[in-house]
Amino acid sequence: MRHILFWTATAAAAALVGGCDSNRAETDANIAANDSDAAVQASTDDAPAVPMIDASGKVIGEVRSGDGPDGARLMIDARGLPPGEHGLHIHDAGLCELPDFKSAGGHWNPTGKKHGSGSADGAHLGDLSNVTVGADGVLRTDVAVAGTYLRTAQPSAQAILGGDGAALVVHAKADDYKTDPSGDSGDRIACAVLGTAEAGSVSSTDASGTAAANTQ
Ligand SMILES: [Cu+2]
Repeated sequence: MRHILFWTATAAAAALVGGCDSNRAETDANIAANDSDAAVQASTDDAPAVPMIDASGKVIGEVRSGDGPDGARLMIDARGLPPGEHGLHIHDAGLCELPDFKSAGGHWNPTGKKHGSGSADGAHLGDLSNVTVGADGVLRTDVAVAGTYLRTAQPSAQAILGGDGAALVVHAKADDYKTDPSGDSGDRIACAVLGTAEAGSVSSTDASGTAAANTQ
């Protein structure tokens, strides 16, 4: 109990001093709270973070990923984005080239569907739900992608990192969940190559450290 009280007091003090550290602590606490399943915990802990960049190439956050019981999981922690609702998709190629991220290709669509859950012929497996960026520009979300996996083969599921990898893309506007091929969600404003850290090119510490430095 003594330790819990001490931690709470420390977190409160950090919140008074500056937003970044307290936000980080809150994120970790939230993710830890969601990781009740031991398999998920092990998987996501093993997955290094990869950087998310904006259209100017600035690192604005990170994405962690792993395999859980409900499919692949993608955890975004980013800042400096326009407040409001934005489309979020897994795109087909693991390439985030400036300035428009067109290099990421179309939506990841291994089952040959049309775009959007609102379409009779939808949806792409890469069609994710819209995300909301807060008034402070922070986007923090934890998404389970049903019917998929990243690294650990499962029966009747599709591998996100098969072929030439994949990229997670945030769009300028909300996805209408029906307009083919991209839900009328506008420009691609942020991009993260999923899985590159497997090759050891980016460490978790580097990604979060850079992101934090850029927002201060
Ligand atoms: Cu997209």
